[in-house]
Amino acid sequence: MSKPKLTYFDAPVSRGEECRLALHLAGVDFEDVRIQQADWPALKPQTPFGGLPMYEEPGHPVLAQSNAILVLIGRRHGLHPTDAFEAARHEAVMHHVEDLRANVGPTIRIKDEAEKKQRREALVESFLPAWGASAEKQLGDGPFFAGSRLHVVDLKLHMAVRWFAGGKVDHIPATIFAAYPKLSRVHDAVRDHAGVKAWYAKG
Ligand SMILES: N[C@@H](CCC(=O)N[C@@H](CS)C(=O)NCC(=O)O)C(=O)O
Repeated sequence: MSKPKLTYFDAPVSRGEECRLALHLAGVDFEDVRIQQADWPALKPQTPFGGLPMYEEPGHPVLAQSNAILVLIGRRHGLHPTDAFEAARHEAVMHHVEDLRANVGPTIRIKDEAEKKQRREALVESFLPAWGASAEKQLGDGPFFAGSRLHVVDLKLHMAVRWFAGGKVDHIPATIFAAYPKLSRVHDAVRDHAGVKAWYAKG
């Protein structure tokens, strides 16, 4: 391995995409390894905790857990606060996004459609609005979490809102977080960020 390597599934979503975006915005020349679902069972036992993304760079052991990867990249490249308390505030919100995934993610694997509908409608009823309201309370004048500059926490919030905004998650309305203007503003500010646009322009 001659340069950093980020391994994730072959899709522009979730924990892997937020790490790819962070590396791109940091200006890191990295190997973007995209694996197919069919290859995952063989790779899974070789990952540190049984999940992706994982990040590798010469001279270091493999690193997993999206928040740890994001904080590492952010600290090194000015995308995470240097002040310890401020950094912890950002990390709290990053963990809040992981709480969202921990609640919604398991419904993806439900095979029975009626059960999936019931579980997701329950999330729409209580968990998701409560999640959005808590996130909203953490946000200030924007447009980003910490004001005018993008940090890795913003990538995480963006990806959380984007998950539903496309309207492709059955039984969860695309507008689920529309009632939270600050959260929506972070989503839009990341989407419209020149570096983020450049990443997607690359195809
Ligand atoms: N807490 C881990 C979760 C990793 C995780 O569950 N990743 C998902 C993809 S977003 C995965 O690998 N799913 C396949 C599996 O668990 O077998 C993180 O933040 O990176």
